[in-house]
Amino acid sequence: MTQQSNQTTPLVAIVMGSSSDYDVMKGAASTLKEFGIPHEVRVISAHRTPDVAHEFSRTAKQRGLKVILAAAGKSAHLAGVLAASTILPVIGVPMKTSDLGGLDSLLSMVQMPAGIPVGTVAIGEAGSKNAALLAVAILGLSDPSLAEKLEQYRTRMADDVRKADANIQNEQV
Ligand code: RP5
Repeated sequence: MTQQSNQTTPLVAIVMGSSSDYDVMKGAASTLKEFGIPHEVRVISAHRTPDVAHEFSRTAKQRGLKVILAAAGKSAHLAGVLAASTILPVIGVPMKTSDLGGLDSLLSMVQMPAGIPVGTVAIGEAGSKNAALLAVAILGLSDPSLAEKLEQYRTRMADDVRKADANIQNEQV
């Protein structure tokens, strides 16, 4: 599925090991949408469709992608497998799991042997959103208007915290 593909080529790919990861990865998609970043969403499994995974990452750069977000759970080798065939930055999002709570996914991603890095974010929803924000930061290095949007996003967050602080202090008077 290509989001905003009528405008431009996708710059970010959200790749998930299973459609069961989509509920969590909707957070990344909506964050990218908020920043107006064209992106595509794919379900590609490192173990169920290894040929597709290899072909996807081998051709990712020439198709215009700049960042890949890879979400997977359990023995979550998807991000590492994708990173093996591209020099694009790959950000792994560990999915929560029923047996080990997502620690299995996290360690599978974060413990990549030296040479092929996978940037790894938090387990689940926070990671999904942060992976998209990291993609925005990376793209912002060569796109000043995007960097400005990210600055404004941070300012709004800080304003919200200041408001919450003021509100809670007023309640205690
Ligand atoms: C991984 O195994 C997926 O990323 C998913 O998080 C997990 C379970 O997949 P399903 O069995 O729900 O398809 O490949």
